[in-house]
Amino acid sequence: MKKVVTIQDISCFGKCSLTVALPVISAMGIETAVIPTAVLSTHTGGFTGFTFRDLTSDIPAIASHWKSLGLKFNAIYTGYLGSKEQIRIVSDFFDDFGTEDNFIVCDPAMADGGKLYTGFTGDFVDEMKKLCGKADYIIPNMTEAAFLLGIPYTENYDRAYAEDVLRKLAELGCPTPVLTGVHFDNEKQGAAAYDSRTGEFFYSFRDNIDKTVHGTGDIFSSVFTGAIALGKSLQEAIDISVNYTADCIEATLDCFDEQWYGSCFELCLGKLISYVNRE
Ligand code: PXL
Repeated sequence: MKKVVTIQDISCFGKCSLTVALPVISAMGIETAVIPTAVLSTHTGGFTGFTFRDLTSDIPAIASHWKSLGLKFNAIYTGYLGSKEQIRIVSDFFDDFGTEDNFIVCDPAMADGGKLYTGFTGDFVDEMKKLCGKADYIIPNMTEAAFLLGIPYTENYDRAYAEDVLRKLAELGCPTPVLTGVHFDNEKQGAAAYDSRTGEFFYSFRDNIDKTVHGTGDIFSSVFTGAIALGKSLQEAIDISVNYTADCIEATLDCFDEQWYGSCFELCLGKLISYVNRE
């Protein structure tokens, strides 16, 4: 059985980060260990007055216990991180648990729609850039890519621009960047990936659904990590990730008024399992 460790916050209500990663990766038939980096009463995307308990100092203690147990993982996957200090500690975790035989996925979950999430600043972006340089795969959206590269954010771009962004992301030190939310027109939306070792680009699209649903970046990255851990190719991994993410958005359209804070991803887990077994 494959084993993934995911390091991100637990937003107790709101369906993102760990409350998505754990069920999604587990449904793919993968053992999923977690390091919660903070406990929030809700996520920060649309709720106010949320609590935030920082668990940064627990991370080295968990890591040293795990080292004493000799634990090994097929993949290390990081999502939303709460502070620069936390990023540095996660970077140490990469040094301790990253090997030749496993891979690291870093989702620089910090921005969307042209803006940084509540609480983040330029210093945080600089630290995240360094962490991305240590990962095998990074999974930014266009907003996060713009912050990482210090380029203007735009939603109007073509294939040549997306490929240029991917090449520049690889120059941060990550050989295989994956861009999410990619669209060259209003018809299709999906993901683009670049393997800098071969120079190949990969694309996957579904019909565009004109709705932003919170937590879908976490869904995409969780599925992607699981798919690569299961030995899927880069093309297969983005196909499965795009399809499941689009299914989740579609399933949320019917219940959006009540579920404005997150997707109805639970309703689509059966489909995810069928994609994993088919492709
Ligand atoms: O989905 C990313 C995410 C994770 N964790 C927290 C968040 C967000 C996005 O807003 O607020 C706490």
